[in-house]
Amino acid sequence: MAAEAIPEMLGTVTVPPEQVDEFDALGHTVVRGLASPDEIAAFRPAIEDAVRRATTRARPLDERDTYGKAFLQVPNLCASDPVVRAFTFAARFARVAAELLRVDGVRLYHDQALFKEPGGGHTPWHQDQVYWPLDSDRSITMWMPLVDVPADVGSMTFVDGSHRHGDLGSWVIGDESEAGFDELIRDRGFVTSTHGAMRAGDATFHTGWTLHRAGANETDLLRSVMTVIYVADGIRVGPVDSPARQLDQMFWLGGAAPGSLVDGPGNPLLWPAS
Ligand SMILES: O=C(O)CCC(=O)C(=O)O
Repeated sequence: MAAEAIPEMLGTVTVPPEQVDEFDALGHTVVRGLASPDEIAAFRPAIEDAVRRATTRARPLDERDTYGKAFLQVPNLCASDPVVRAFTFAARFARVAAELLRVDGVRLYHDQALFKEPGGGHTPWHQDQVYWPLDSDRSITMWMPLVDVPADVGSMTFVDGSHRHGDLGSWVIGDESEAGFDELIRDRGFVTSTHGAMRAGDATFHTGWTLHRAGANETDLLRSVMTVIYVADGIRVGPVDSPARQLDQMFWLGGAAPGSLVDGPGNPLLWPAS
């Protein structure tokens, strides 16, 4: 791919202080228009091609389990294509992540595409950080649709303030996490909220401990979403105390031992941009 085909991401987006306070309290927020329609049009083909290449052997939906039905999940797309790399490494996105976490800098943890197919199932309740061996709660996901997502497909539903409770159940994503967290939300009287329909280029942000789910896709639309996960600069590898965390330690932390700084070649500093 010629270098000139890589879209330039000029300009910054600043989050108002009230929104940072709200993010702190709720553990999630939405930033509308974080990428422009032209930028999305420039990035989307490369991201969709990379997902297509990685999922040619995906089994039919009715042969998959609940997790498999929720989405086509393709991680580390930035390694496969310089255009996708420009999206994942965009300073504009990383700066918003740093502002929301109230930290000076953020590093890449990893990126992943999450494409919910037509007829795709719900994404069960879960907390991302159950998978992430990090010694800090300063982790955050940007979730950006590449197509307009109507209300009947919907974006994620979050449990307000759930990040303040840390690990609420250690369930990995599946039927057990959906049922267990449904009960927990009822028992504790937790409040849920969603940012509803989204335009391509809008983005939600949620922390690693924010409890969340997404509904099924009963439409003909492919809900193509790209995510980037950031961690605060200066955090360390935490306990590697489950098979899921062992995998993440290997894939996203270069095998670094608990207690080591998260600063390896797979975790470049994305903000401040160099
Ligand atoms: O896209 C989805 O359905 C769920 C996404 C999610 O759980 C996440 O980005 O943490």
